[in-house]
Amino acid sequence: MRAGEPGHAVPPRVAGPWPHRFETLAVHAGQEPDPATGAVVVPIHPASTFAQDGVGQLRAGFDYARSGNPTRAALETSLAALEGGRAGLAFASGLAAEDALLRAACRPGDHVLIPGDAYGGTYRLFDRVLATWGLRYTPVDLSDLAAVRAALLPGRTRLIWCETPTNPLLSIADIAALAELAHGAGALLAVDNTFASPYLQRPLALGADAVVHSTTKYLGGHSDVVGGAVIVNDPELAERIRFVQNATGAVPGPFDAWLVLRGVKTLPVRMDRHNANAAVIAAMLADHQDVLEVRYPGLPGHPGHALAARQMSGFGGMVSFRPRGGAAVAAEVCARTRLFTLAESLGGVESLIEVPGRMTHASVAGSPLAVPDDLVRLSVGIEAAEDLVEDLRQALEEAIKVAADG
Ligand code: P1T
Repeated sequence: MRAGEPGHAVPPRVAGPWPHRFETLAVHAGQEPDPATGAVVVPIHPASTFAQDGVGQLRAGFDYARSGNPTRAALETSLAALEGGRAGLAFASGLAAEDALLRAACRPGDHVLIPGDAYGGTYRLFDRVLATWGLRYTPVDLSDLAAVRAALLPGRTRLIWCETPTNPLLSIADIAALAELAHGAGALLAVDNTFASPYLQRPLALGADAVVHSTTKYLGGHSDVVGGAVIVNDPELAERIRFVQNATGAVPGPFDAWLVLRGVKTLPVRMDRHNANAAVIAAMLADHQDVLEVRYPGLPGHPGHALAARQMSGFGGMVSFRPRGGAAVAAEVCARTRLFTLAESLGGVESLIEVPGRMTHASVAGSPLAVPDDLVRLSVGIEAAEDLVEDLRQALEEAIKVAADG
């Protein structure tokens, strides 16, 4: 769904149609003034337990805070509204959200398709944790629908795991087409929507069965919290995930839930600036003589450009590129930026730079998901685009000079 189109909404903890547009939901969904005090900001409830009026007689549906907490419930309502889903579930991290969804949706012995490139930690979860639990996986290039069709094992493939745009290569997969293929084979489609955020892409409306987020990223937006979420429509799947959420307990604390809620309110305005700044940076890099390749779905030459233009309402704030001169120059560029901070993570207001092959994706080295060692990934923040361009340009030019001198 595009920004500005009518969204879907539900009052807290109740499924139903959401009556307002995305920007309004970002500020209000789940965040009505506190009924007890009128506070216009959702309170942080640190209580670990809640008084009962009689055995099993709960005042507001809460008994013990692992099972539910009012601040977390507000966040879960907000995220469900933003993704246009019936149920949202918040977790202590993006990986905890992925783990809970996969263990709720799959059984040991099931088979899943995973992307040919994806966040390294997601691959590690499949390869080192869920594989030992009995989940089998096949990596496949999800932008190649014929390859996906060929890799599906009817009766055995339980789920397609999709990331689009992918981290860090920014490949684009066709969510509607994958949903059709998955459903045709009796499987579910789960989409990691972390890179796009619900402001730019709404997988459930395109046919996906589950959406996952690392709320650490654009939803939180300020690099000050680690969190995750799953949003689904099917009440039975929601119940299974809720069971795992409570049974394994990887829930966010109330302050973390509140930080994400606060971040969500400004998601649309932040994303507009991330989009605009990333477009300027990508254009500069694409024109630069010392850059071999730029990966950004907003560039007309990107293989997924037309699909991204159709499926997303903006191209996002992530840009990856390969400088001339190889891995040493890539590392040198990262050491020489002054505004772009050399750090893992993404989606915050401040610009970050990193070398995925040695940092966020070290866990895929030597695997089918390995990334080029000279790839530099940028999380373009909301600073002035001109300052970011100047910073990157000087870092590139210095790095090339050092390589030439060395
Ligand atoms: O870090 P955590 O909140 O557990 O989220 C994991 C995760 C899931 N999905 C995607 C697409 C991600 O990018 C991440 C985390 N990624 C980084 C930390 C990173 O720098 O790429």
